[in-house]
Amino acid sequence: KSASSSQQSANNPVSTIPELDLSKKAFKEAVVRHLHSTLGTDENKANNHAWFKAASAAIQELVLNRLRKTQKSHYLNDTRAVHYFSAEFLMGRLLSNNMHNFGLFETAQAALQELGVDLTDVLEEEPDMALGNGGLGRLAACYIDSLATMDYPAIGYGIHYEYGLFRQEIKNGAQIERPDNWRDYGNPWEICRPESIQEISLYGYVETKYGKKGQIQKEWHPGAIVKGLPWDIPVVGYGGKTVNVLRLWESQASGYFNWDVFNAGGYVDAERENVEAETISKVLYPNDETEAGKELRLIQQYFFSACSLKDIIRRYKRAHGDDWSRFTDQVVIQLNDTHPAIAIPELMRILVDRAELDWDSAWEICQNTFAYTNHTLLPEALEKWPARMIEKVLPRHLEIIYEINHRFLSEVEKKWPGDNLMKAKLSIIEESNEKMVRMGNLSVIGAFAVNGVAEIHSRLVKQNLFPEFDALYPGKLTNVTNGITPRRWLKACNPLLSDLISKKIGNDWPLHLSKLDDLSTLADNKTFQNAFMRVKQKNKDALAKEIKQLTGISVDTKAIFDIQIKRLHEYKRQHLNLLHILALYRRLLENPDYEMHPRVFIFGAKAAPGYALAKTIIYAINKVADKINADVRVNQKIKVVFLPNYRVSLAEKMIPAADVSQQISTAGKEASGTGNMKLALNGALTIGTLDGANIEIAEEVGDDNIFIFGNTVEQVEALTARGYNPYDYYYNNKEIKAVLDWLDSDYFTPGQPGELSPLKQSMLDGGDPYLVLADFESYSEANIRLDEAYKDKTRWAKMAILNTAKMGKFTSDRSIEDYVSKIWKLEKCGIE
Ligand code: HBZ
Repeated sequence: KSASSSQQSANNPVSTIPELDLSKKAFKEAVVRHLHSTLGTDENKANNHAWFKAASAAIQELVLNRLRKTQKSHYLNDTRAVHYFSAEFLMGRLLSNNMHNFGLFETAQAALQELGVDLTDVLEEEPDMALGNGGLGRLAACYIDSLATMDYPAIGYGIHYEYGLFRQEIKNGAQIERPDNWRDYGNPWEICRPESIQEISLYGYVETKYGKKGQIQKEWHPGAIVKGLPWDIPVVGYGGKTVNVLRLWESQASGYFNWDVFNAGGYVDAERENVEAETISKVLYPNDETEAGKELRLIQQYFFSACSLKDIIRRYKRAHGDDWSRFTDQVVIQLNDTHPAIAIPELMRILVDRAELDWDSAWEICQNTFAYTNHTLLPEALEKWPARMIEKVLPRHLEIIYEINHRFLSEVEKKWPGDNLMKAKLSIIEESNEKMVRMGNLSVIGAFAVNGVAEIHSRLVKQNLFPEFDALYPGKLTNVTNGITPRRWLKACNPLLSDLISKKIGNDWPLHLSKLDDLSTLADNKTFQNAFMRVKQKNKDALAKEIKQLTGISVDTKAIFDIQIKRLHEYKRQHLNLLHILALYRRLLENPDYEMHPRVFIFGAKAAPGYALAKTIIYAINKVADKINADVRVNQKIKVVFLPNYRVSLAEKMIPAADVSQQISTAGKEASGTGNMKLALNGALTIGTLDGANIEIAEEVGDDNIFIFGNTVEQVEALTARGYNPYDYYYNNKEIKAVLDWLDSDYFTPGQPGELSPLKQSMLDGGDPYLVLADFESYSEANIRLDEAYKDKTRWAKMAILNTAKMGKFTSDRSIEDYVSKIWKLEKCGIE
């Protein structure tokens, strides 16, 4: 760490340029200057990594200039700001993005070319900032991009993990996890801010005392103190005007409690405590749905929430002193899921124990500060912490949670007198064998607004998850449909399509994505269709090269590129896709003349390391791929590719090349999805269920331009209610039976029969909890419709164009405007 810390200061020279010079000449000079003075090398010796460092440092000069101006402007205008609390920010790479946002990409490309360097190679040197698992973390990254772009005062708060999401390798078909050393060679973007270190407490006990007026006072005597060191990552808005920050906390030992031990000769014990403190921000938990209940995870959540709150209060006090009356005018905190929900009792503790406000005033402030986004209905993903664990780690917070609950339950009593079942259901405390604290209930009670992330999801949050809260607090539950930044997910990742679009409709679509609708009038235009599909073809050619390089597999670039990219989870049903591939394989073996356009099925997915069945599904995809790709009887028609280590930078290469987007979750399970939006924006056609944002995508593109299949939420509910039996489908559908039985053989795992049997079992004796078999036939038919459509080149081109044209709604700028008008009530604040 110290190595990268010292590198960091050397690589972040303070800009000496008073005004921005965005010329090629200036950029070239800055790069060479950094090559010499920051990196100690020269144009002849520099490798691509050095060029990457120098180019980043050159851009960072511009970034820091704008950052200073933005911060000054926010300070002088004493702006209200949103504070986006998230345990995850999946930022990906920043160099290309920052160049695009400054409008400098082409300039930089030309400048480097004059220096004999290829920008594409330089960009490949940047490690992804993979400080997140999937959709939730990437959503946070898109939102801070939009906030900066639209000149809203905002700060992202999270954890500076030393190791991001694991790197995935595939060995003999199986996933292996390797550590993600993303900062090994330093990070050119981050700025260490030791002047803003915070200290937070853990463990210990609570003393009850009497205050001057005889009132009861609580004092927490902590058992340990940990330092939080902030690292700021500048977030550059499109157009390079506002630059906000993402502030990530790194844990460090405070040394505070170790002195006695140290002086008594306990050097080793003191050092052990250091290691424990520094463990807090060591690694991102790789589980994207299930909650493990690990103490370290709770400490991570408290650590970053408490450091961030202290930081916010410090900034507020600088302007307003001890007057709390304007706090909620200045501060709104958005909780990205319940991971930072412990901030609610923490703010109460600060207000009641420290600022000595009375409970009711404190609670009013608290309830007007927090808003909460729910991202899932899956019961196993709803966070619950054992009360005993909270008591051990945060004894005062548990008391506060009980007090919040006590007062809340008397509200419930007023609304539903004598209804104890209702109290048990709404209580923050679950009175099970082991008492548990329900973080979802705490969040709904402590926040002034609660939102789901797509229309259907928000409706289900109201109807199924929190119906009583909806009755108790009318209007609190609302919807904000997710969005994606078109800067990264079209402009930067798909330059050919971007140029084509700009030529037709002008170049302000990245800021006003609804303008894409102007392309609709060209959907029938032969010339435009040809141009659009030529771009798609070039992107497919490029991905084919990447596939060859990464896996050795050759694919036919005239085939349909059919892509499923997302975390691996049963509810996302990669195994439904796989069963259909097996069915096609069988059809082709039975009938070599089986009519279908050649198709390449491409997957990217990481499985949580402890999720055995998810890993089996990855293994099965790879084993089936091996067999099919080597089988000359079918490999002109189908190929299967699993690209290892799916991540933001790989997504940027895959998405522009997709013909088909697989969005096939069990209806009611995928809260929204955001990959669905990225793929459609880049002209892929969706084959999907009526789930999450697919429904809203279908509304936008129209039923003719999407392939919808499968049971609806209502049908899923009915089917489960009357007792779903997967064996009905197994015995009544020969194809289903045949492909499931195939998994029991050793056909795909020669000499190792049964390796894939757990997959079959999950869909039969396991009860097929995600209704794969129930949706199989409908899925198979939708695939036939899709194949038909692809045969008609003109029809397909028109459909693809309309998908791009109709994605305006899904810009994260629109999501942010929804948050601002419904929840945050911010005003824009540009820089002079
Ligand atoms: O959030 C996802 C939803 O599954 C997806 O439908 C939605 O589009 C997206 C953005 O709203 N949820 C996640 O990505 N969740 C996590 O990554 C996660 C991470 C840690 C946890 C629990 C969930 O402890």
